[in-house]
Amino acid sequence: MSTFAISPEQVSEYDRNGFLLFKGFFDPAEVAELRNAFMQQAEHGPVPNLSDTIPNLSPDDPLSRYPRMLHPHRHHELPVGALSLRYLLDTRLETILRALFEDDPIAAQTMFYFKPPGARGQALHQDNFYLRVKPGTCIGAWLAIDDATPENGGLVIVPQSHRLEILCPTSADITRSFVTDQVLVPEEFTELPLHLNAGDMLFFHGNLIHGSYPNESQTKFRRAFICHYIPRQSLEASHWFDPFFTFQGTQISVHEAEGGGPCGTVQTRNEAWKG
Ligand SMILES: O=C(O)CCC(=O)C(=O)O
Repeated sequence: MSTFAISPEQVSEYDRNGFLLFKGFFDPAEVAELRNAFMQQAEHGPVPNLSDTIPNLSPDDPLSRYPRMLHPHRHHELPVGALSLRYLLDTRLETILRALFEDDPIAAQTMFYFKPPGARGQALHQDNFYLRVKPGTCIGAWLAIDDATPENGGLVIVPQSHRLEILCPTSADITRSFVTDQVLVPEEFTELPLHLNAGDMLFFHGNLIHGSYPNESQTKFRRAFICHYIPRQSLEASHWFDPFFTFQGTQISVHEAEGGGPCGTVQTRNEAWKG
């Protein structure tokens, strides 16, 4: 198991840019464990109550076979359940998050994205639009399960955009995005497409604009295991993430914020998309 510490310089870098990258955060055996478990879980197609199935999708759309999975850590009855909870509450994450929040981190959610060849991406957005954490914001921990580059729809971030307020989303181009809302990048900011290797972990601020474009590869999946966290002192957050977990595994609740929900809405407005 690799170990990671975080320096004051790295905390300053995160505060300045809104993200912090750790190369090789999880080792190849750990990444393979997650990859294999989720591929096995999806072996027979979407799993009821776990897969975020998009209504009325054409069977030709790669996402009809491989929609993302939401909150796998809540599914004790499934093989991915205990595994996801273990990685969500991994002490290596706790160390980094405590330094970035300057507070005890609380776990809010897990997600697994398969993003097979040809799949649409997730239009640019800010996570705290969905998590509604107040005061402060959430932090995303995005683990590359495959090498993730612009070719296979790797993550795109907008450095320093965490200094912005939460912006009002507009309609996304659903021929390129499976979610229906997007945030427009203000002109003084520039998108940065990332080149990550399997095992790399990106921590990013809940106001940082980020997302991804379609997977243009003919053969490569772009899988990711994604966790979100909130600071212990949060007074409210979207109830969609309740129950939250301490790193000791205790379930806790946070006062319910109005609105919010899964990161990026896929239901209903995707019905126009015929793949
Ligand atoms: O992996 C992606 O394509 C987008 C993920 C994302 O938006 C997130 O982790 O909040």
